Amino acid sequence: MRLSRSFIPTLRETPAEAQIASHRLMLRAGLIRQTASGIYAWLPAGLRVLRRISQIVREEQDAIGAQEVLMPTLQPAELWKRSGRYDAYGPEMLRITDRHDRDLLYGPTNEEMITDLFAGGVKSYRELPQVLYHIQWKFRDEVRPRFGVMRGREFLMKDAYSFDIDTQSAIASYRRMMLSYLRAFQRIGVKAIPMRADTGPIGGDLSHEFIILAPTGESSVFYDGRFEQQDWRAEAVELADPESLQRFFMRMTSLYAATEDKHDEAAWHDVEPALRREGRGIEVGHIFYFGTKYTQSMGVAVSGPDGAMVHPEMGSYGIGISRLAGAIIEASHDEAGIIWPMPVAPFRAGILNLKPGDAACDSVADALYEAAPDDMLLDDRADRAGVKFADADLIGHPVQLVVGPRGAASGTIEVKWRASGERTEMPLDAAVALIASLR
Ligand code: P5A
Repeated sequence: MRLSRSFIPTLRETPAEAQIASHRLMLRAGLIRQTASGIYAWLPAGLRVLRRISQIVREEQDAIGAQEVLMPTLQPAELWKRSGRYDAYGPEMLRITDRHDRDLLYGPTNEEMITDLFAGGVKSYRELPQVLYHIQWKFRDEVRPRFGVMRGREFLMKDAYSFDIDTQSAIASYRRMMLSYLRAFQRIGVKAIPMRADTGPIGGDLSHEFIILAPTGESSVFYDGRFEQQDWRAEAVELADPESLQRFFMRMTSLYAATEDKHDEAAWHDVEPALRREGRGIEVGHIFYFGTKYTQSMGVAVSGPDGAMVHPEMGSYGIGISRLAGAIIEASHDEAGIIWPMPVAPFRAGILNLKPGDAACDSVADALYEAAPDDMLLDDRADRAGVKFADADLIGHPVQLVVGPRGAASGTIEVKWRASGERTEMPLDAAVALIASLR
């Protein structure tokens, strides 16, 4: 993308309404704009981040056999009356009436709708397990929306739902999902720690939150330092084998204990003192096993092995995709701006043409840009060099390729790595090779 023709409206000043770094930086870097309280428009650079996060999550969901669907944002009230949650959900639910006086709602979550869809398509235990997910906007009329996209009213969630014939199989689905989450967060480039959690209005008796470490986080987390080094992608787990899943789960939960309250967790005291870590974090995912809560209340059953009807056991699994964009920034920024992990950066590199109109600068900058035009943001604006350096740091490209008149004359480019601040000079062909290697 060429910055001179892009809609990436960066701001010099710090927006007064933003209380935390990620909110300030998302506004300043031109990623989002608020359109109403807790409701945001995603501008081109922000949307690229949202898409990259979604794609990684999607690939890791598909890898455990989950199937993508797309349910609507609007739901009939009747579904929620069947589960009993229509009244129970309270004022966080945005209720809507259509021209025929039918009650609708903007979905805050999809347990009811997916259970109803499942009932219309699956009749026998032979068709189980089923895991369905979608990536869709949700609405929760939060009393106090704040911190930008971190606690919005409209937000993007990946929500998955599993259906199994019995508890053992449902627990295996839960554990597969846990592995999928650990792998997705690792690929995104953040440290997300699973922590046992309360189930709240979703219900059930087994639940974990995934917490991204960030000093400004709302929750405290006590965890085993070895967690940060764990390579979940290299973990050999036989996805179809409940025992292999159990070994993974036991190792993870007992070896890498994480707790919100170190005073009442025996597991925390089992962690070797030298490995104990305390931090703060942001909840970016939450998974639940709740058995037959919805299949029973909504009267959904399939025929079991002995011919008798059985209520399938369910779990639901959420990742706050739009919240993640904010949480990643919260975990990775400095005074000058965002420091994107490469896999979710809006642009892998920024090319700074310090003197557009200068033949040598234009030719070198264009050659770099042409190496990967979809992944680069070429700053070809007529602005001063200082403005370009500041915007590149603010937007947070992992790599900056600086093309100035002196270097360009001899075909040399200055490369700056955003995270370390390290700078090196290299010839054009080496820089083109570098671009090709950015992953
Ligand atoms: C799990 C999937 C659920 O709704 N039903 C379907 C279950 N869980 S949850 O914990 O309530 O939400 C899942 C994740 O969504 C994000 N989230 C939010 N993000 C931004 N603004 C909000 N107001 C908001 N509320 C929830 C969180 O990341 C949460 O973990």
